[in-house]
Amino acid sequence: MMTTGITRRGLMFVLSSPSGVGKTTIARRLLAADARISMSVSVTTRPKRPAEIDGRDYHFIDKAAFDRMVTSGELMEHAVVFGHHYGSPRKAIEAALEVGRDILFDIDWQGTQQLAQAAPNDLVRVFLLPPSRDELLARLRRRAQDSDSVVAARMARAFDEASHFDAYDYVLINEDLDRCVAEVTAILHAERAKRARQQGLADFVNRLRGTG
Ligand SMILES: Nc1nc2c(ncn2[C@@H]2O[C@H](COP(=O)(O)OP(=O)(O)OP(=O)(O)O)[C@@H](O)[C@H]2O)c(=O)[nH]1
Ligand SMILES: [Mg+2]
Repeated sequence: MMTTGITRRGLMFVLSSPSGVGKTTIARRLLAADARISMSVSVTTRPKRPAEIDGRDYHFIDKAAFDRMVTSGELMEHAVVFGHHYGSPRKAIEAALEVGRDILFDIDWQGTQQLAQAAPNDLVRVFLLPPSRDELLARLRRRAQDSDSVVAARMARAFDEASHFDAYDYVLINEDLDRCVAEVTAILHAERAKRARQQGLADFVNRLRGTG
């Protein structure tokens, strides 16, 4: 295969949504289907759930370790969600972007806002909404794996979260999972093709024209 000499810096692809809309499921599908994007594994002080694996789903750490990471600037963003601390480790993100790998973030609107301050040119923000109020209530009840009081708190917050749609570049309604995954994938592909992200285009075109 001919080499074009065109290179691209990785992009930061954020998925946010009210609780229960399905962003974790969509994130997993995207990762499984595309070898060029990997997950930013967050640190959190939330207790591990039985189905979760330390280092894959999150790095589970205590509050003291979290505070040390904040103080030493090791987190690109951090926030409190449902009373627990969450943050995105900076080192893994920067290493990936430099070699042209894309990074997927399953983070909330507060973290997204901080990434927009820190790295606006690398950021692509996608917000997911449920098809209706009833559908979101049903999904939240179905997946109630936490205690009743936690589920109740999440429901109350889920509807407030929707108001943050206006700080995102793309907004999708997750009515049909397959279609939503296809739409998210289309956004990722379109963003990769943006001229401003690609280096070496002018040289490549000059060679095409026989003038390089
Ligand atoms: N700002 C920020 N938010 C995060 C980070 N990691 C996870 N979150 C968000 O924290 C919220 C709670 O995540 P979890 O504790 O995994 O719970 P969950 O059941 O997946 O909750 P939902 O995805 O909201 O339904 C979600 O909205 C995540 O997107 C992070 O590093 N930074
Ligand atoms: Mg989730």
